Amino acid sequence: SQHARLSVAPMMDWTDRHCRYLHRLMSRNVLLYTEMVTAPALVRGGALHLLEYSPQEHPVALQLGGSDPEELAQAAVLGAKAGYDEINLNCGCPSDRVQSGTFGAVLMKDPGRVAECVAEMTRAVQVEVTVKCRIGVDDQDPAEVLPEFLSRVGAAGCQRFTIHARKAWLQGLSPKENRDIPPLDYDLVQRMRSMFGGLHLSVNGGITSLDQAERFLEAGLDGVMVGRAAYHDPTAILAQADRRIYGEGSDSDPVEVARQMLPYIAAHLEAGGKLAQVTRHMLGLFAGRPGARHWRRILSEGAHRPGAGPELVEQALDPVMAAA
Ligand code: FMN
Repeated sequence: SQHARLSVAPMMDWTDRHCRYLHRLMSRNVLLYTEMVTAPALVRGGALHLLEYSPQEHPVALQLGGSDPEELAQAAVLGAKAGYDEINLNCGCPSDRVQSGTFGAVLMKDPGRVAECVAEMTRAVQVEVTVKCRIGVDDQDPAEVLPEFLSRVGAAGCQRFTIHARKAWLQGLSPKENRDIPPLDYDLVQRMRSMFGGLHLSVNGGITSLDQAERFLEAGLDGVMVGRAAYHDPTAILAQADRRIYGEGSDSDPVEVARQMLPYIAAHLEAGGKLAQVTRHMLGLFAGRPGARHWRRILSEGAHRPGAGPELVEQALDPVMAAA
């Protein structure tokens, strides 16, 4: 779990395998998470293609959604067979679709159920089972429910938690609003750190720089998970992560990373994939740096043109190089 000092959050539609391949080029150590995959999709739907990834992505954690212990255990077995380094249970996602099946953040109201899920999952697989949660939902008192949640789910066999340091309000807010509007309570997460010596606790929510991540680690948190900032500005969060967070290796250069994507893109096209499926995750590589706007424009306008290939990336790099 050394890798869990820094992780890129699970994000639906964003942290797909192409995005993770890119992030891995930027840091050899950062822990990467898949998008959430629901246990019913795997177990009842047989959608095993959802588990595909490149071996270069390790260490990579599979995030599962679900609330049926038996089904989650079966899904965990499929994930372990596919070679994932960790199986994570989503207890933080507030979206409607997810609520309807008793998944995600609504599980904060039912720690007993989560404990059963974790117990079945840890019985079924050797790889580590972890949980991503909120500090509470709706009118719950986080100072009361979060410690109870951690102690019950911890006793069931989960030793590592990532806590999104805000509530989810299940009524009246969209999933997007639920990532911004309920206030962050980092102090409570720090207090959990002091209360639960045996658990590995990562903090998530609103972290936008590597400096900020370092401060949490210095303050005693075991890990920091970054979501949106890592997606929109991967260079800011990941390029110096190996040296600064893991104390090994050198910084990555976004121009080199863009070039290292070329063979990956060529193979993806060869296999019948679309250019934009990969390049859309690369738009933020030069965020806030000279030439960034041209880079974005050339890449986003060109990627859908018939016949466009890896050379589009070279073209888009020109203004970046010229501005450097
Ligand atoms: N959280 C999950 O646990 N599972 C998901 O599948 C998931 N999908 C997300 C999709 C998007 C587009 C975004 C922006 C967030 C998603 N989240 C999901 C929440 C993030 O993992 C993270 O907890 C949240 O964005 C707060 O961290 P941040 O402020 O660093 O972005």
